[in-house]
Amino acid sequence: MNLEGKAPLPMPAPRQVDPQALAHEIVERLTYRIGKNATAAKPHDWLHAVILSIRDRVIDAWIKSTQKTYEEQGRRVYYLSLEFLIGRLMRDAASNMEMLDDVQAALDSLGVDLDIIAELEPDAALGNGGLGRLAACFMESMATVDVPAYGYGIRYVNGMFRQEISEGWQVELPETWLAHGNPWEFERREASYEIGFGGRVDPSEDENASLHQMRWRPAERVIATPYDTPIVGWRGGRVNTLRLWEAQPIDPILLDRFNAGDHLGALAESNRAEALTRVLYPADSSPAGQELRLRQEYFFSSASLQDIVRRHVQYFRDIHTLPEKAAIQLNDTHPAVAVAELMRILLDDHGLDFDEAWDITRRTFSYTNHTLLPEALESWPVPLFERLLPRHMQIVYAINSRLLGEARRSGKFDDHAIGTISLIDEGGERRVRMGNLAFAGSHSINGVSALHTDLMKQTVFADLHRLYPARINNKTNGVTFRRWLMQCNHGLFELIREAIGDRFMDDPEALRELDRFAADSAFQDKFAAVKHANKAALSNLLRQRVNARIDPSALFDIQIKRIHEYKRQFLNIIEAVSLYDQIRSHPEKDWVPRVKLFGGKAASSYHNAKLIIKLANDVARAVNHDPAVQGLLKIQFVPNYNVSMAEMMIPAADLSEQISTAGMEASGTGNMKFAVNGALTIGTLDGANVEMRDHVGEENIVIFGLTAAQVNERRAKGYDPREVIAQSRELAQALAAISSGVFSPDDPTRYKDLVQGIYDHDWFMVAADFESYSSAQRRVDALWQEPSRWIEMAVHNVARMGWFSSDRTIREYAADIWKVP
Ligand code: 26Q
Repeated sequence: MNLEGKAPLPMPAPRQVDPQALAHEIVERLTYRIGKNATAAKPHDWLHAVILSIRDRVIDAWIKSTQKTYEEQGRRVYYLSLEFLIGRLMRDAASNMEMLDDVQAALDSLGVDLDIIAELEPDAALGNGGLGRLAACFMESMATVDVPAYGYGIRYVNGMFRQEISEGWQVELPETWLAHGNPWEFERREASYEIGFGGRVDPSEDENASLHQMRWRPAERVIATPYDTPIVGWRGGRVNTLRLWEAQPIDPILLDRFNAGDHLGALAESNRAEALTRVLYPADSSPAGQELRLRQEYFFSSASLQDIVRRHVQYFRDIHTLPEKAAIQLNDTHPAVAVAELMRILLDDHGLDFDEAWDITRRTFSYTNHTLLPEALESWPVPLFERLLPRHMQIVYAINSRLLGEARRSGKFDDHAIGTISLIDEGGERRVRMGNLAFAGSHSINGVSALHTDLMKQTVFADLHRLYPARINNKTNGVTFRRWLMQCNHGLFELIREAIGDRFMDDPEALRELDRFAADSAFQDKFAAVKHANKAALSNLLRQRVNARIDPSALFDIQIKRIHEYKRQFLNIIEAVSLYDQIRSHPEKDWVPRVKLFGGKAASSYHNAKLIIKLANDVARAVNHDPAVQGLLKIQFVPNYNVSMAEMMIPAADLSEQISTAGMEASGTGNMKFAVNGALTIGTLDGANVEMRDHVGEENIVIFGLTAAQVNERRAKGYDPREVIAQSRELAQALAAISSGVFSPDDPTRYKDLVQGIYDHDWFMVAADFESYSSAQRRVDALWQEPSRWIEMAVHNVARMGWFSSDRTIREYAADIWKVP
């Protein structure tokens, strides 16, 4: 497949798309690639055969795209991310190749059920949450809007863990997504690189060597081998490459050791190399500062940079033109060491002088920040960094001295400010600040929502922003409407087409035309029927999976996301406890039947997050077994929330919970997916919720709680949660019930400390926002009791969310940051 640099070759004739020919192709793949006939084939074999048939068409388009990129000689985008949360690919690829209906018909004629085999495709979970899923949406959008792009990442053998719930507690199990092989990927051994670690640095032996040229002699080396997966854009227009690296030993087995009888020792090096890409770190907020993680980051950054530079030099022969031909986007700081790695390549391998190398580096890189949480800002102890990457440590010091020199000369900064700009945190154990390194090495630094970008300028990067005021810019996140509307919500998709035609399929902003139907009662009936069908489907699934009995006519209230204190699942549960209490005290009132669904994983070492999962399950058990609230309130924690589960839950939601402490959620993207699928949002003015309100209109969203500025002010003034709790009987009672063991009779003190945290400091403003949240929930109840009004609001949400397409986001990156046409 590597046609780069070669003359155009004759292409195979375009394949026909008709169901019969396709059925024939599928059977042919089954026979000659899998080695089975239709009678012997198991569902997995059919899945494989179908994927191979789709894949062959994708490959035709892939070759054309590669050829076109080569001929155009333009700038390419490299998206570097430690995470790509792609989920399943079959439906995505078939639908973007516009062959899903044909696949369906072909399989019907073969007596094979598409839905059954589609369920067997593993969900590629090479990511934690929002940041990883954003990278996957971006890959699809870059192919769609015709940006020549490569995604670079790690081919983890074990991606995100599988979550089981055992007696209410989260249990983590390894997920082996590659167990049945992966028909989407191609190993490219010819494009392997050596990656070094440790060792020492000597002056260059070259007598013409420049001042900064050194020779790094690593003590340890491993091989990085790429696996390529084609990513198809909408209507198959462009196919880009997702290139994931695997670590391999240089010597798979040390034969001299083996022959000497040391069988384990002979394999030790091999195991050590393979461990590098074995597992995804399942922490999304408080980074585990482990050496293996830094090794992963460098391994992947070095392999990607070597590949990018190799390709550039092969095509263009001149390293100086790199910034004109390559735009490298860093997805958070996880690949920030790539800045030092490019400097090393330019200085040591290409002999450039420092200024020249630094200029090329800064014009090539740009960096996306996804968090302001201090505990999530990545930094590495200097001794560890130095031991693992001695040459990079020197380069970081050299960059730092230049940076601080520039800052001092500007005359704008006192010593304290200089300290915050430094790449080295000198408070306590010295650490390398990866955010500052990424900032210094980039010409563009972007936030992921308008509010988050403003806060970046005021907080983490305040001084760097004063030094380089033109660098920070905003790119509000988006989601791909192909996966998150057209594929996952077929009913709504067809209803929209019937109402406004096909234009929204290519231009999501055309969804606006639905506004006209919002109050149309015939349309409303159909909209309600679609929502009901999606809820019934989810209800069936949950019956199979967890034996839950859920009435599809109740209000489906859903909070699905990673479990974190700032996301405030606890606030949601406390409100549920309070509602439970009120229903029991006033059974005569006209309560709205509600089903509250929770889903999400907790980082393995995050104690409070795991406790919140247990609490959700404990409260669910008490509520669901209490005949007093039967038919009025039901709570269910859905285990192992992942992309495929999201595709079932989001289309079934009536109410989307986006209730983070204002100022703490950088953007959110689940919020967007729910709104496009016709759920109403209950949310704070945080992240992209602010812009969603601006687009859907404040009358079509339920906003509550403190603003980011108010949160700041309360914290600064010395907020006392006890005062607030004393003023709210409902809150005090709910907290007392949880704390005293009403929901944990087997261990009455289980939630004592969790509740005590609210009394003592309440960092996340749960108490401060409780009354506002609770009355917002009663406003939701009132709206639900006017079904036509509810649906009207929901339709306005669908109609006005077009701007949140990741195609729009990618066009903004392309125009403002990458400068690709
Ligand atoms: C870092 C170092 C060591 C180990 C793990 C990590 C790590 C891994 C993943 C740190 C953070 C993450 C993930 C962060 C994330 O998903 N952030 C979310 O990004 C979304 C896309 O921009 C936003 O919508 C969310 O608001 C933000 O929380």
